[in-house]
Amino acid sequence: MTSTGWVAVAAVVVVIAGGAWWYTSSQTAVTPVVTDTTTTTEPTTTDTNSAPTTDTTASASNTNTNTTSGAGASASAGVTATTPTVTTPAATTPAAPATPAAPAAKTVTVTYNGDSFSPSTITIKKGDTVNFVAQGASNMWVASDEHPGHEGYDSSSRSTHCASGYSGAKPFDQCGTGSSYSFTFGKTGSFDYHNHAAAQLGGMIVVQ
Ligand SMILES: [Cu+2]
Repeated sequence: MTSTGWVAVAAVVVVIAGGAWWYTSSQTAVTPVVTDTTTTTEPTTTDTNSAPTTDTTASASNTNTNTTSGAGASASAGVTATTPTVTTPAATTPAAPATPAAPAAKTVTVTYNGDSFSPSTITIKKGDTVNFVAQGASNMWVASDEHPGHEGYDSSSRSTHCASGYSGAKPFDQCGTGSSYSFTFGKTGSFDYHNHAAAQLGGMIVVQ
């Protein structure tokens, strides 16, 4: 073979080697596209742990490179954005179960002006407190019906539950006049009350 022939053979070898190198390089460069595309999709399903396993397997197979390369146009941008995105859902998940707080007992005010109680009828929840307040009036003595025994709320009589030294449950009875009186209703029912100092004036507390 002539020297020209050998040169031609060498040129062919160089071209083939160069083509093989280019092909290998292009395959290597495209590989991250598969990884990035798959990883970007994973955070939506919150499968953080399974994502890396899937990505490793996928990168070994270059068969799908051409199909997915179109979608992964901005490969380098995907790598940077993906890392914090995976971390964020993991931190957010524990905060999701927010336990609603139990409704707190409330206090409702009923005013007494010397002519009437207002509102004359109120509806509350068991455990709520009613605060009776005399505004511009004196001689308010809130007490459970019926006058004059005051036995409507807990069956105990005024002479018993208003006696000094009485050790039973706090009665629904102010047991004397005053400008304010609070009582917490610990059971359900409809309880009429009146002003013992003006027994014709009264109202109703409905406890649900
Ligand atoms: Cu009375």
